[in-house]
Amino acid sequence: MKYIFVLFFLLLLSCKKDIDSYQFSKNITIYQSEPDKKPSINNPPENLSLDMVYVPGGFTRIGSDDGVEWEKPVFWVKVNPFLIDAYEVTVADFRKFVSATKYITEAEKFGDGGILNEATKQWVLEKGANWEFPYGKNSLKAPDNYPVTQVSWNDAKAYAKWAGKRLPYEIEWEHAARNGINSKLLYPFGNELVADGKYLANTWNGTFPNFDKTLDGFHFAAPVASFAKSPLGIYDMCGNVWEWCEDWKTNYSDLAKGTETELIEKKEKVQRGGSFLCEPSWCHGYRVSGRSFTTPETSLMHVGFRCVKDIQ
Ligand SMILES: [Ca+2]
Ligand SMILES: [Ca+2]
Repeated sequence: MKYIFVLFFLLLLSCKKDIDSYQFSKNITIYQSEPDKKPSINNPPENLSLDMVYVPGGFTRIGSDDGVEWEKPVFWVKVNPFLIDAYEVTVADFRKFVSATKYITEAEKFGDGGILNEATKQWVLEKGANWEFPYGKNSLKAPDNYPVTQVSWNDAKAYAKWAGKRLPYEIEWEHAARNGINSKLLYPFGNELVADGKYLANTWNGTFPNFDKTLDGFHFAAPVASFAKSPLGIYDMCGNVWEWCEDWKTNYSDLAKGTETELIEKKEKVQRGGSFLCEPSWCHGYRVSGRSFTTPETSLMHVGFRCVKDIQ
């Protein structure tokens, strides 16, 4: 009887170990409780191209205790080192992809894309809005050094594949925004949006959608890298345009537990980083823990992306 009890106890222990953490992706382990944080070995690769940044591996708390409902509960992850684009993918980058592949975006197929109509303050489907003319066919063509927008998640995925990269999982995105060191700051660069009178990100300065004081210098999108880079060397993670991530929308409680993927409602994809339309009284999405969700075929004037690459 005693032996049966010991066996049962050992079985319980082994079960507990199994469910305490799981491999979410090749690069990510998710924990249900605070793990034993053994230091990671981090060796940046040599000959790193200037347009990608090395994100060191390590342990990070994902989410926010003070954030909105969909940023809770906070959970621990371990992320292996990876590379991330220093810049949001630009109009020029996207043009190279289109020229090489003759790719037609979903907004071009549908004949329209979502824009905020400034006169009515309503979101509308604008005819002819696409990656070259993000505000519609009667508006200005997007300059080459602007982040590409009016691209759906499916378009972003196709670009990433062509570029030999992939979209980041949101855990990787947040780990990079926390500078790979589990920074607890609100933004990659600190807790304040303004330092020495200088704005550090492109957001909405005023009351959305009524008026924007444009204190940061840009009413809508800004050329990439118009603002200071993060301590890791990444531009515009916070603000400018939202960035598509690989993941379907999940509740963090399900994600932390490793709830079977077939139970996830595959409706919306995750976006990170906030945009030039974010204003804290209604959307403080440009915090490192901020999340937004949109269906994968949707194209909008304030949503773009950046890619990541695994280290071989
Ligand atoms: Ca702005
Ligand atoms: Ca951004």
